[in-house]
Amino acid sequence: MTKVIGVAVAAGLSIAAGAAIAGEKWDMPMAYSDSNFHTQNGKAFAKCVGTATGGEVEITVHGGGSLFKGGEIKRAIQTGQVQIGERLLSAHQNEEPIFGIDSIPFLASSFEASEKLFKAVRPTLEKVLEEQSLHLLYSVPWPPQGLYFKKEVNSVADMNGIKFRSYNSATSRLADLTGMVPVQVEAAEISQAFATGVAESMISSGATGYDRKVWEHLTHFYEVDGWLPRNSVMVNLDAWEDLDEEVQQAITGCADLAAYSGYWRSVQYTDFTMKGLADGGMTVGPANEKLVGELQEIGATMTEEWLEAAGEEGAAVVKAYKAE
Ligand code: PCA
Repeated sequence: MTKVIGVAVAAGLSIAAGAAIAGEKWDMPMAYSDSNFHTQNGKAFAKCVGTATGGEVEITVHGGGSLFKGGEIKRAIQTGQVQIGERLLSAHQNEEPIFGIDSIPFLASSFEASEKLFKAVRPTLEKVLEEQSLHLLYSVPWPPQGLYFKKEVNSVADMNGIKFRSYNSATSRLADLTGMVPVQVEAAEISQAFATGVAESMISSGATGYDRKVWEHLTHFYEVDGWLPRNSVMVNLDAWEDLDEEVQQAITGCADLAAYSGYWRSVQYTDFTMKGLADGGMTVGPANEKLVGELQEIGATMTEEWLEAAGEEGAAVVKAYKAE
C-alpha cells in the first residue's frame, strides 16, 4: 500500500513541479446513486487524478446515471463520447463471456475470493477490453449478493412466477432457472419498478437495497452470498494513449489507490447497509439450508453453461483462480 501511495504522490509531485498546464477535461459517467460507495470512491479517484497530474487531467464525475445510464456507459467510452466511465462489466457478458466471470453463482462468494478471481482474470480482461478500445484502470466489488422478496421464501418452489428484477444475463438466467419472470431494470430505477409492481423481487447487495430504500416496498432480505459482481472504471484507449507516460503513471497510481479504498469501502458498507435494511423494517438473515442447497444446484448448472460459452480462455482463468 505504501508503495501505491508513493507512486501516486511521487508522480503527482514530479508533474506538479512543472508549470501549470491547461489540462484535459474528462467526463466520467457513473450509474449508481451519489451516496453509493462506488460513486464516492470515483469522486475521490477523480480528485486524486487532478492532484497527481498537476491539473493535466481534470475529471468530472456524473453520478446516478445523470449523463449516461448504466447500459449506455461502456459504448459511450468506446466511441469516445466520454473519455472515462464506470460500468458493471458482467452486464456485457453477451459480447464476451469473460465479462461475466464475476457473476457465476458460488464461484467466488467472499471478498477475499473476489479479489483472487479478479487477479486471475485481469490479464485476460485487459486484453479483451483493449480489443474493444478500452483501457482498464480499476475494479471494485459490490458486496455479496442476496435475495429480496415481499414475502417469506424458503425454497425455490416459493419463487415460482414472481417478477424478478435482473441487472445482467446471469441474473436473468437465475430467474429462468428458479421459475421467476425476469425484467431488466437499472439500479437507478428500481424504486419505481417496485412501487409500480413492474418487479417484486431481486438479487443484489445490501448496498443497492439500502441506496434505493427498498424497505418501502419489500419485506425480506436473504443473505445468499451468491457472488460479488464488480464495477470497472475504463478509459477510451485513444484518450489513454494520447497521454504522456508520466501522466499515465500518475493516473495508474490513483487507480491502484481507488481499487484499494473501494474494496474497503465495500467491506464496510456491507454491515452498515444490512443494519440499514433491518432498521427500515425488513427481516434480514441467512437463507435457509434447503434454499441454499437448491441455489447451489442452479449455480452448478450456470457454471457449466458459462464454461461452455467461455471456452479454453475461461477454463484457464478458472483453473488459475482455483490453483491460487
Ligand atoms: N448492485 C447493482 C449491481 C450489483 C449490486 O449489488 C445493482 O443491483 O444493479
